[in-house]
Amino acid sequence: MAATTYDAIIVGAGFSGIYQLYRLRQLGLSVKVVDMAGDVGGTWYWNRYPGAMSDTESFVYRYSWDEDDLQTYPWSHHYVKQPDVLAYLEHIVAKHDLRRDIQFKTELVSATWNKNNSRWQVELEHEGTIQQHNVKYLITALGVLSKPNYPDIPGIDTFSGTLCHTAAWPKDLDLHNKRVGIIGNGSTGVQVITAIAPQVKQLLSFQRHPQYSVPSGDRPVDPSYRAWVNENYPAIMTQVRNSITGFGFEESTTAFEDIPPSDREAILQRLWDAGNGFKFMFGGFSDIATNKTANEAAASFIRKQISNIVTDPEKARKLTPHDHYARRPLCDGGYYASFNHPHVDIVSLQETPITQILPQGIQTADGKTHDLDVIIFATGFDAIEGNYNRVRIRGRNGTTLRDHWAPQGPTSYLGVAVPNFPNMFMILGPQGPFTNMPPALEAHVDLVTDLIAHAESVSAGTGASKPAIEASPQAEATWLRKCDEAAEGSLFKETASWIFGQNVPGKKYALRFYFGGLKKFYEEMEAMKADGFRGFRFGAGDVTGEA
Ligand code: NA7
Repeated sequence: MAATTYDAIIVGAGFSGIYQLYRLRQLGLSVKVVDMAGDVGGTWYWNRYPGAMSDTESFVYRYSWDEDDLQTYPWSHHYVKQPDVLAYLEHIVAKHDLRRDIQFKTELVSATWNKNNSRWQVELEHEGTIQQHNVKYLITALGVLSKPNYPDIPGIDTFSGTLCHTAAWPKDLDLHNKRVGIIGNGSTGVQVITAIAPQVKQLLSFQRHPQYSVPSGDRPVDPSYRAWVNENYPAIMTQVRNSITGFGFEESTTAFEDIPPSDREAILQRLWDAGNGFKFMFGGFSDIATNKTANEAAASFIRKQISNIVTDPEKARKLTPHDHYARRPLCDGGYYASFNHPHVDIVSLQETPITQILPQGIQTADGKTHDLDVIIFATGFDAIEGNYNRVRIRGRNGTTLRDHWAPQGPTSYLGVAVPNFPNMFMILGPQGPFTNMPPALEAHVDLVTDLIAHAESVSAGTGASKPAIEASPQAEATWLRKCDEAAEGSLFKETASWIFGQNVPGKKYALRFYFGGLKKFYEEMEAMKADGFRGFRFGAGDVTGEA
């Protein structure tokens, strides 16, 4: 079968892949984007469960590079819901005529580096047909959270009702008047529970760990607020890039201990009233995520709210967390209050774990069978490397990415490149910034575009047509060290969650993000470029040797 040649293949047509296509076209490269989905959207294509929304405020949950669009594109509420995000991405794709380079229902099967011609040999499957391509650059924009995590519960296949994962939501699932069980209460579970509680006949949350969540503060957008945002958009986007979390608010620089004890409660109350999980964690004190005393103050404030909101003391007890407040911060539109409905309850899996799924429902360790019509898995994702591990990506000397990552978990240089995998770039790969996603992925796409532009010019300077670029092992090791330093003292390290890989049995505990913040990430990128793209080797033809 004859292979088609492109300059680049981008895998993934979500936020990252769309912007990467836009940028590589600006370089004049021939590009093809592929995605397993039937249309654009990535995460937002698949996650169509009730209540799905971004918990970043609307004004910064979008691209910063289309200034005209920032001014004119409408958003009705302080948060964008899943259909809004999808409509926004479809709009961007149409506006910039990007669709003609995207092929849907197409899966990356394998990619093999051929050092003889400095090309990736890429195998795709499109509706049962294998397609071969030779490309200079392979860019994986697979998404951080895209491989669903299905826990291995005995009897899972025997359930006679409807069983689904939130990331593969059945189109016409009608929950009205149904007895519904939901396993998992992370960001997703909290959103689903809040959305479906009013419509179902019975709702049981099978909860392993209770969660800290604060109000989102969602409400319709007032025209004067939108006018203020529009007037200030350039400054807002600059502030985002100079912040830690990129959520569009000023993070506090004042430590908990430096605020008089008599003022602390009022600050927490103000944050609670204003809404937003990241703002609650980072907006009032600089050290909630690192100082145990500050963390406990925030945690006990939320515990108090739970006991005020939830009227049934037994439900309140089960919903109240006692560990650190150090998972990805959540916010909601009335999650705890949902449990005041008499038909909504919690099964604490710490007290009565699930023993099996039966045709009629879920059985727990106390011998009880909970009869159900629908079981929803809101059990999250095999984050970061999950999607990479199911594809055969073979770099120099036949090394697979899986092999490279086996000893210590997934690694990279700056979250975008891996030694021994020349001309391959990841958007939001391991050890990328832990922040609001659009600004983080823009940083990565811009970095990858600069690297490719430089590789092209180095190769053009030699008259060769085989640019090659590769991160050095030393650069990867140094970046990993910097990531470790940035996470030093973080209470997130002591709290089990997908961020360190503890949500999937057998997955390696490893640091999967750069915790230094967006501003520092930009500084690292700029310093690397100013220092002649430090840590990367460039050449005409396959690059070996040290940087
Ligand atoms: P999360 O945050 O990983 O949450 C998954 C939930 O599923 C969480 O409550 C888990 O409990 C629970 N879970 C996972 N496996 C099991 C098993 N085997 N039994 C019972 N409960 C289980 O995923 P989300 O989809 O909610 O959110 C992911 C990200 O998407 C989020 O952080 C945002 O960035 C957007 P646990 O707490 O581990 O005990």
